[in-house]
Amino acid sequence: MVTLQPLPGDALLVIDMQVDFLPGGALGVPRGDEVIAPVNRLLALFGSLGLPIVASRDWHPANHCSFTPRGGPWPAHCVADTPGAAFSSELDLPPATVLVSKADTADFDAYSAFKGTQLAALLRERGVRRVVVCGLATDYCVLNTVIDARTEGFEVVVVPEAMRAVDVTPGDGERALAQMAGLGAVPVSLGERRI
Ligand code: VGL
Ligand code: ZN
Repeated sequence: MVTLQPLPGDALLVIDMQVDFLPGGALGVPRGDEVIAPVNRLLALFGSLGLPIVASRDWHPANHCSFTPRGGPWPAHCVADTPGAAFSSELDLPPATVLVSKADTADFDAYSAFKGTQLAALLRERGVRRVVVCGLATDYCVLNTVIDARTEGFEVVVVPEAMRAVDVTPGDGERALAQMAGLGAVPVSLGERRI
């Protein structure tokens, strides 16, 4: 795998690094906590280069359609303004981070950070041509964000060591990575760089 080499025109997309998606959370992703350190390395790298950083968050109302009481697939998670919806306190998000909230109305779900948000427009406003994607979960919100990024015409780089899968069915995460590669997303490693 090639090593990440951020360039002008790149932005970092940090997907849903929220308490409820970490082990012990309402919808904890197995080993999700292992991505905090590599995501922090990415934040430091993009911050030091002055490149845009976007953090998405799942931001559901308490009666969201994706929750089991309403026939959805998931237990209640990431309810807006609750501790479970907060970003991990271990995440070093710089003050200039652009925040994107998604799926914040009762009857609309969105795995992709592009769906129902201003993400594509705000990236274009900043001259972004390529997005570097990391976070949770590989087989849901990361996958769907990558699909939409490609559809919107962005080049995409993914950082597998900085993402983890729910793996409802074993292999979902690996299949998601293969699907992303099939769409032209380029996997990279963080390599031995200092940050
Ligand atoms: C997600 C399941 C439900 C995710 C969000 O961020 O991957 N997964 N809502
Ligand atoms: Zn959700």
